[in-house]
Amino acid sequence: MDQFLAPDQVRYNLPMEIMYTVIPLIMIGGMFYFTARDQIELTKVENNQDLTVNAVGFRWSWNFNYVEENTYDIGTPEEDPTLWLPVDQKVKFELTSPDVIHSFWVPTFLFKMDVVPGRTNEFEVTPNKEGTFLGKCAELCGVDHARMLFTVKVVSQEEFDAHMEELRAKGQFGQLTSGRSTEAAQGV
Ligand SMILES: [Cu+2]
Repeated sequence: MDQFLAPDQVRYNLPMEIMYTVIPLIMIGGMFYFTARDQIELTKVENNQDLTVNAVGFRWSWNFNYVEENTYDIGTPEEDPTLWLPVDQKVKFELTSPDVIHSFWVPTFLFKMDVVPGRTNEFEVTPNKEGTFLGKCAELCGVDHARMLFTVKVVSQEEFDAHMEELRAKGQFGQLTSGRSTEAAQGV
């Protein structure tokens, strides 16, 4: 009996082997090229910003330090903070965390970046449209993760300046590096 219930055993089909080696290489190479090209562009930090915002993600809310403005605004899980930005001004974000990993996400920016304790992650963005947008933490960080929401208000330069003045008038001078609103501000 030399009959087997198996298909013909074929091997060494060189054209086929070349095809299934070369085609995936082209596909992966193509995806790598476009990803690397866009990622380099999107995460480029030029340090010629008009405004620096140190966004501190903490358990469980956000604090926004307006570095050049010498003021800050902090939220609590009960009361979401609002991040104010002047329209058409380049903002550099410096993301820091005093506790666990969070992630800064404003869906309208089409961008998010992790907020990692012990390091400063940076990115730059120029909001070009006035309006009110939503932001949130995109990294499951603990029991009140879902309450780490914030609002982004992109306004005119005059409104922005007036709001900064308002924060300082409330006595919010300097910067807070932790999430504790009781922390003494490290004034300049
Ligand atoms: Cu978080």
